[in-house]
Amino acid sequence: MARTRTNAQRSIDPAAQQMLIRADELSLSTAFTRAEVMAACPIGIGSSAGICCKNCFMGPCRLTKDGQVGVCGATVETIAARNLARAVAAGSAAHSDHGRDVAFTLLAAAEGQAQGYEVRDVTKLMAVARKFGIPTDKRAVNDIARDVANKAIAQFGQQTGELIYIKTAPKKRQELWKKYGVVPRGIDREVVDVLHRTHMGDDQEAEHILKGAIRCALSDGWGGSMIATDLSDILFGTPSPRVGQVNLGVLKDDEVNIVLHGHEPTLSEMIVRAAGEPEMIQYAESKGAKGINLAGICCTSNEILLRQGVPSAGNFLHQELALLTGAVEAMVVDVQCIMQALPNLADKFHTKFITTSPKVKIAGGLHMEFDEHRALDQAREIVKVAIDNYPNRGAITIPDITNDIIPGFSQEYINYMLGGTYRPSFRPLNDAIMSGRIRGVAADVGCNNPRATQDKSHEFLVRELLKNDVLVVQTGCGALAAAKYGYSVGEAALEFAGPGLREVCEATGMPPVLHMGSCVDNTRILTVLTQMAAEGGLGDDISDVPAVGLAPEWMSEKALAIGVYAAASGASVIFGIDSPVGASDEVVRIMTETWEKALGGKMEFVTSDEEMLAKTLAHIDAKRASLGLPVYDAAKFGSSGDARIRELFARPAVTAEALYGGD
Ligand code: NFS
Repeated sequence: MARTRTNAQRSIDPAAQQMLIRADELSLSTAFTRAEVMAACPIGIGSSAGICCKNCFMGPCRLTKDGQVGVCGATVETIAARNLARAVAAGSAAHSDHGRDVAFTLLAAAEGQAQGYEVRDVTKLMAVARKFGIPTDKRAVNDIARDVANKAIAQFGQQTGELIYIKTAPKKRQELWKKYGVVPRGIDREVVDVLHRTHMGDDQEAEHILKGAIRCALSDGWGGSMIATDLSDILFGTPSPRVGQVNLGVLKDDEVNIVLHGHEPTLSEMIVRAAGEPEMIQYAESKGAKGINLAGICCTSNEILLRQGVPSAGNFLHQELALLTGAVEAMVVDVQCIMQALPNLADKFHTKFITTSPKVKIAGGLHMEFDEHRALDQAREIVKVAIDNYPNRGAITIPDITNDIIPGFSQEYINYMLGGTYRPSFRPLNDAIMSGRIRGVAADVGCNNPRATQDKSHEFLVRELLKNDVLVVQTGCGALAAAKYGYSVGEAALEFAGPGLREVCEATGMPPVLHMGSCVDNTRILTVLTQMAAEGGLGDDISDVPAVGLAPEWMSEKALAIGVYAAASGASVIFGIDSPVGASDEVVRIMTETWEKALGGKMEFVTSDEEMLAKTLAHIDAKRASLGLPVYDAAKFGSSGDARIRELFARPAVTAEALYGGD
């Protein structure tokens, strides 16, 4: 196998590096090594090598020279816009379908048909019912839940009008969307619309094609994904902070390890419950194990980490590494981001690889199809398969590396955290930004990509942003990345934050990096930005707030959908790796200049970490300037007593006397 990178160039994570040595010892391939052997097709990467259209069978057409067109006459502009739009449609479909499945589970729960599920967060149910215009007065919880679920389900098939959540966006934003003609009518309709308009012989004007992509992405961000977030909160509880752990060291050498991988919280929540049942634990003990240990990967991990405190074995590129430990009795997957290499790799160990979604079967996996009507029984069966497999365990190698994380910063919690129970408010956050204590906000989200060094860009950006007094909010694999390097706990403020941000963190006790959930929970960031705009002092639209969205290690179509809806919502969005539209200067111009003029947000692809950072800070400072806020000046802050606290804590023992004086 041609090795072109050292393990340190493959991942900055020491746990990953250990497992990559193990993979070499066992002569097993991983995405890290396959990315080196598999030279990426140069067509469609960046600006230099042209672009390819596969939308009909007169081609595929490779356009590599200036002025070249496809067999049908399609230009580079049309092809670049069409390819991006199709990726956005696929990403929106995946995220939104997740929302649909949660809605059907809520419906079944409300009708008493979903074993193990019930409405856990009545307050959230009431809030969503109000948003949906569903009466709540003197009605039974399950009646309201049924109406909410049905209304959510109807959003997918709606043909005309606009999605319900659109009216929760800032007024100005709604106007801009109307004016630009991108208000989503129904979730499924917008996905179909993009697939139709990008079929051979349809829409052939780049900006118009991209309008379709925007409308589709908005149907995800202010539709399907928002339904996923809200209805998951109703069913499983709205997150609030708790302590968790991240990295491969969460696997146990003397317990049955079950790794839950994918995206949906539905089955995994039941597995958490089944694995905690005394009979199950006794059964595990009867097989020689000390207990049952659950761990997550990818966004299923985020879902059960922030609600149940189930530790995370890591982010996207850890899925194979977890199997390489030899300590996983079962890996249970649902949907999305599941590498096809997994069942083969599981075969090299005793690990059972179990697929559960009616949508996802993988050759070589054991398929135990999920049915929400008997989910708890199914979860018990799955846990039993894992326990029965424990005696088959061979040699194991678990890196002794974990880090603490405080996940669970939902918009509701941030509101409460800053304002208190009786006056929940974003006022303190807005004030901190207005004074310059917090320079601005950056969302660092999205995937890992084996073409780059795992976690390197996430870690760099989070570290540098904190140093520059930028509050970081996170979701998805980016959130798990930062946690691995110690950024997602309260103490991180003392060590990594600039003087102003540190003062705010000290006052509230919050970490300088807020873990807000899984990728569908990027909608929480939309809600927070909307509330910040509504609070006053930071303009009256999302595009006024000094905020930037970053996906430095993106790889999935879902990430593109998120990027497009964030830009269309008014955010400045920066993606790393490379550009899927770089072949067309015109498409690049539309996604930056045209979108910025029409919608106040833009989406760009930048390959260097330093440039991403510089652009982020420049954007934040420019927004501060247009709001008339004071120029960011770190020297103004940091003298509010925190230096003394640090000094005192550095001593062997802190006494009241030392802190408050002798009298
Ligand atoms: Ni988002 Fe989450 Fe991770 Fe990327 Fe995949 S798990 S939905 S797509 S890789 S962040």
